[in-house]
Amino acid sequence: MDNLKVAEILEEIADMLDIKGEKYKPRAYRRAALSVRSLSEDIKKIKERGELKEIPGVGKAIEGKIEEILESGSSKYLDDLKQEIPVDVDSLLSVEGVGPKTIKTLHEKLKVKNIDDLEEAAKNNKIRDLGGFGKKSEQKILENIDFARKSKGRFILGYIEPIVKNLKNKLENFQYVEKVEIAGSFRRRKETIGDIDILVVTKRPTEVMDFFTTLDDVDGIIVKGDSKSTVRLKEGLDCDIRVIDNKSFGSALLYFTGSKQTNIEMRKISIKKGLKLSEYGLFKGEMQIAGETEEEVFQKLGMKYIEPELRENRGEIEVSLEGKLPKLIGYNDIKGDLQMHTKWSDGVNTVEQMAKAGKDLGYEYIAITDHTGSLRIAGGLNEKEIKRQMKEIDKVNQKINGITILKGVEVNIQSDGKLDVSNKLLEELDIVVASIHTGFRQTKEKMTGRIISAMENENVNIIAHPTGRKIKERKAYELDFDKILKKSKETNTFLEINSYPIRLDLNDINTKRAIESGCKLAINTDAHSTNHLRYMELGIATARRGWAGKKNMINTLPLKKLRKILEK
Ligand code: DGT
Ligand code: CA
Ligand code: CA
Ligand code: ZN
Repeated sequence: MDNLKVAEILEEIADMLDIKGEKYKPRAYRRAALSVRSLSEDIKKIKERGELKEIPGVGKAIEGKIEEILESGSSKYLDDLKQEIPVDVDSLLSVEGVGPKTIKTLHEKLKVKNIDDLEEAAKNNKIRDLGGFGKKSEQKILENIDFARKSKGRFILGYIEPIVKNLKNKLENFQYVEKVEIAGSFRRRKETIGDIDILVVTKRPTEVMDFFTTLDDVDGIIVKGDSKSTVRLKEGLDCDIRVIDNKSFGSALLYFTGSKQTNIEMRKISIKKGLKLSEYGLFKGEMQIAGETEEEVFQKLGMKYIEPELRENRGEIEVSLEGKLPKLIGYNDIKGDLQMHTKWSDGVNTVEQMAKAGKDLGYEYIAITDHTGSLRIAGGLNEKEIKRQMKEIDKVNQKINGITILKGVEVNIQSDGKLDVSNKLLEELDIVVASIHTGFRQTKEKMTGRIISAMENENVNIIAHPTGRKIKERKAYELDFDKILKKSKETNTFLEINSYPIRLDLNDINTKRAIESGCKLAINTDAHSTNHLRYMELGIATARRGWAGKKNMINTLPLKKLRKILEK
């Protein structure tokens, strides 16, 4: 699939245009990139049907660019832009605090072209003297370079998911493949993936390896053998494929799913029981006593089955031995999505389109939560516009049966902790989501205080993306999380697990902390197009990795009960 590649080129164009100081075009390219990224179908097929323009955000000009990328693998427009400003935009932008404007200044004044140049400039105290910078931001840049380097080489789960599913599908449909499973961090639903690990059962390994290594997703072969091959995919990530004996499939799946730490603990337990566990099976002396399925291995070890999402050696093994693993929320337990954006602010679809898409997913309700006033870059709505949108929602509710659209906003928590919509209007809405989008650099006390004061507002129901981190982009702002959990419980203000691929915020560990202190959460997608609604799965995975059950969530409730709990 070329979807990721196309999205990345469109995004790079947007970045370059940003650097040039173009006003509207970057946003258009970025929107299109977002849509392409979230497609579940191969974009080539959409092109073959002549339907590129039906992708939200793709107009005539961008359609042409996409066609060119699909045909030639690159874009002349981008190449020209890069000639004009020859810097490694991608890696520079991955440093938090470095934006398009900064890149322009850094390049013009200091000839900074890549991260190494940037580091050198910062170390030699050259950045502090540029307009708009100080000693402090120079120091921050140095710290953030470290973070950017560490996240390099890992891929966002939500972005590579369609590619992996597509690969699995191709293998499943190949005549000589009897079984195929994706193992590794992908199966554990970790937020970022280092490489993909595929296991297959086949009697014809040579044919399977030939087939796999020549798929058009493959950019190059790193190793090729009958039992294991490794390829580099076009998206830049590696993929291992291993041929496994059917009688060892379960133990191999267990082993290659990991995590490594979990494997080590499991092996210790086997030894204690006088057994030996490896990827080939569970053995008593020379005799294999389990291994065809994972369930069998767990059972023979006297353990309850541990879901892959829990296998991070965070206490799951002990609890499994005691037979006390929690019942995790299921992938079909969500009754509605409580955060999404429409054309009214920075989304690409209408209220009606979002509602229909929600209905197709089998939801009982959705909440429309567009951005509010002070968030200009995201097309925030003023109070008049919110009222007009409320009327539109009434109309759509009358028109569409089988799903209820709740009226909401994603209100901005400003630097002083105040909200940018009056209480009088917030009161009229069904649901209010509040979040921080600006002023991340305040002290821990101030940041915590802002969220606390939003929670104390009796109209605010959910704190969205509570820690503000963006995977590979931005660290979480500093918070006194215990204080927030306490206030959440006290005020019935729920924390969100934001399912957007680069957010997953709360993350798994914070989710676990939250439910352990008795807080309830909402899993929302923050969708900016109908395609994004499918990201719910990522939020659920995060919840599962945080040991959460159905009962820990508010949007597993039927509408009536949800409304009740939203009364605060
Ligand atoms: P990744 O690829 O960095 O996102 O993370 P994983 O967990 O997919 O790691 P990977 O691909 O290196 O290996 C897949 C699984 O194989 C890993 O989760 C556990 C198992 N494994 C790999 N190396 C070792 C090892 O040295 N010892 C043990 N016990 N297990 C290992
Ligand atoms: Ca892996
Ligand atoms: Ca691997
Ligand atoms: Zn937001």
